[in-house]
Amino acid sequence: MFRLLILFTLCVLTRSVSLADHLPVDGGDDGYRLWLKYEPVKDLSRKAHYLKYSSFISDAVHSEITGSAAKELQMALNGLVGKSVPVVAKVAGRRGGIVFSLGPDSTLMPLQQEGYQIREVSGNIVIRSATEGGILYGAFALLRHMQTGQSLSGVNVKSTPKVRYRMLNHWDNPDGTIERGYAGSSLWKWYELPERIDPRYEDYARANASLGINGTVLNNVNASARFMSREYIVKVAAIAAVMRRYGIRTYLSVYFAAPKTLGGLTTSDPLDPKVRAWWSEKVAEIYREIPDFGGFLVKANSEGEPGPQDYGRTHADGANMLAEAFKPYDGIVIWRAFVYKADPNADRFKAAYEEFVPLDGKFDPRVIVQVKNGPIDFQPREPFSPLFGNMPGTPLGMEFQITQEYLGFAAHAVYEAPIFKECLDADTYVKGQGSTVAKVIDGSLHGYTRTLMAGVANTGSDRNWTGHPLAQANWYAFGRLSWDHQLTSEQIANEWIQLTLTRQPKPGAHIQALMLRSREIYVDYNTPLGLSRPWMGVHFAPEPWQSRGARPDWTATYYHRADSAGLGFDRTANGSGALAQYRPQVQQQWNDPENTALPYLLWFHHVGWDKKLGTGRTLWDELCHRLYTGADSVVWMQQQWDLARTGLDNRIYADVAGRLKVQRREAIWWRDAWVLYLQTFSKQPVPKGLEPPRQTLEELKKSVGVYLIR
Ligand code: BDP
Repeated sequence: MFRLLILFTLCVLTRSVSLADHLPVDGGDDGYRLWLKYEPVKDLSRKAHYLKYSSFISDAVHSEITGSAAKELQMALNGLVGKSVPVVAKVAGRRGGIVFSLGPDSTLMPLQQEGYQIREVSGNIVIRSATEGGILYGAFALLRHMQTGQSLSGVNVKSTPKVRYRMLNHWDNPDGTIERGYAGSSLWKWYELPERIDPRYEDYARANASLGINGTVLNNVNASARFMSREYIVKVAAIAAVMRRYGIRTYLSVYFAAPKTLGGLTTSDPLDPKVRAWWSEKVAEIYREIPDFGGFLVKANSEGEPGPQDYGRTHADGANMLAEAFKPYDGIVIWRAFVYKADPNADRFKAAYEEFVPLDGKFDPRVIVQVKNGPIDFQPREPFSPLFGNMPGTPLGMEFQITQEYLGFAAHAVYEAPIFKECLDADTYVKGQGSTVAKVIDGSLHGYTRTLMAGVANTGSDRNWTGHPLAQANWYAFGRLSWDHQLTSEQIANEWIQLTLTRQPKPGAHIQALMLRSREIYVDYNTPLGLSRPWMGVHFAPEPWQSRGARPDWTATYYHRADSAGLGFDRTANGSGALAQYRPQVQQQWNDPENTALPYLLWFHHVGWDKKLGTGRTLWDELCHRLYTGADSVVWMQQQWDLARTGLDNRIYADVAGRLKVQRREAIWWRDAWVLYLQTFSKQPVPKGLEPPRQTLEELKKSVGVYLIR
């Protein structure tokens, strides 16, 4: 009941915050156009320069996808230089236009085929690619170039994606709700489909294509079997038709027990011939409606979802059965590794490794195993999953979470590129030094061509798509990194700010500073020094006293392990032994509490309250120090935002300024929750110079309800 109340009130919170977005208070920017704003170029000489290349768009290919590219360029040029530019079939010796040049080349690997080159040739801007999709990506890259004010003379930009399947995972349910969604309801209007096509589907596709995203899983991994019904396949096909025009393939999450619940079979055993035939026929039915269908995403034997283990079979048996059904088509099976059994003595950290490493090399080549970046669950800071360094015989895909489940929903500003980069750049040492996670998932380390990066979407029906205006940057950053994981967080932030918020350098620099520090600030007031805080709840505020749950690992106390001696989860050989799942060089980094980098300390060690850390402070003092610094730094974020005001649209300024106030209030509350609760174990005062919390722990706990009803 209490949980329901919290859920309800949180919905009210996110709805009421976002409702303001829909009111055109001052006719300002409502955020709908994302980073595709195409506002008039103010610099007159730059405008004249762009006009030189705006006489025509030549689309000799004339396909659905290049048609989308031409349409986008027309719309953009109309905005940028105020000209309606004709689309022509042939260049015919003309100059001063944008020319699509398709040069199919079957010797190229699939990835290279999607790449593009933009060059000035004989007075035209030529976008060249081996595929229509590549031309579309090139068109968007050209527009990025222009929107950031760069010159086109002698332009020569070349880019090839590093990962083949770049996709969003929507956790959207058929009833329009979104699991862990904080920006309104689902974009997909299932009731209206297939008859009515919401115009927003196309804008969604444009935004994704502009980043190079080429796949979308429409429904929640906690899947409803309904998506396999004829009724829904036809609805999905209508969305897929829109996505196709933007080079995006549509995928579905499947309910593993669908043969039984939907198909009326007596079993869903993956080795049963009838079950296999059911899936083969189902996949064939889907391809009849959606010829470019992408494949299935499967959550099996995880958090109560059915799976092959229900029949004594393995994850590989389940995945390979589905892969067999995809054999006649160009589709894949994405099998998630987010599993952890209800074993009270186990360390959840170790679970995925224990189930999956023995299956390495046993998956059909059409299967990609999708692994969350960390071993537990999308924490604000988590060590990389040990699976990345231990399954050389299986293509592993990355699952990042864009939606801010553990990052303050739509109320806190947290720029996620540094989270993604931290994991991608981590060294697994699987083939010696330099075996980064990025090289595992882009296939370069083990020689795979089926490679995948997925992001759990943060989009919803809110007018500005993501609730918090700055959360748009996380969608953007994910997309850009899925194309090129070598881009830096700074580059991506800079680009996004220029496209979306302001091209004025000073305000831009303040916003960039705010974004780049936001994640560390959040970690400081939320989970400093390697604390983590999942429990079965709404995952908004840390509530470290949560000790009751259906399973031990569905409580908060399970993770932080506070007691009178100290704090943290010992995962060394003296504790759960999870550290042994990493290569020796990685173990070395984290094995000894003296040498463990402080951000990871409590992930691997139970540390005494009075232990002196590298900073010269004791654990207790350092914790307090970080919690206070984090909460106070939100004030610094507010200042940065205010300093950027002159470069910002009023409406966006006000929206973010308001949300930062909420963030500040909550940061204090979260800080106090940890300090007061942990103090019951440390029995120590808040260090000198820091103002002790104004309320007691009991008062604070009581205020949870009030605090949620805003
Ligand atoms: C957790 C979420 C839960 C998801 C699950 C998953 O709390 O809602 O269903 O992960 O990824 O982060 O399957």
